[in-house]
Amino acid sequence: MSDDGDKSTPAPAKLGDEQLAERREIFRSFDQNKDGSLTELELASLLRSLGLEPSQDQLDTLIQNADRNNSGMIEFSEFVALVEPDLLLLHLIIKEADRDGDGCIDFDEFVQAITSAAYDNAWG
Ligand SMILES: [Ca+2]
Ligand SMILES: [Ca+2]
Repeated sequence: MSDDGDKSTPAPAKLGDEQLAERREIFRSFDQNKDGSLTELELASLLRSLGLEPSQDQLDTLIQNADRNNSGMIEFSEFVALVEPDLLLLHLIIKEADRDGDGCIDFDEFVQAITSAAYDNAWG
């Protein structure tokens, strides 16, 4: 029996320290009151930085989908799941959904895309 001979097995898609640090930095930069969670307002400013203009209803929907512990806010772990596997994914989703290339997408489509992507990665 050897416990240390199996390094050729690729690690499952898991965040490295660097990627986690990157997300923590993004999270912190939008966590304006530094309480460790993103409120609707803070999440809205994050989304606006991505060129989205969510309505109140749309924000509610997104938070309900992402808020797995029903705290009404997005904690870091929820944020990580939401932006899994990378913020780049957000841009890819936006590009993919942005059929006419004007940089705007339907926010409901965005919510569906991002939540299904998050669920694929988190629960797949
Ligand atoms: Ca906050
Ligand atoms: Ca929460």
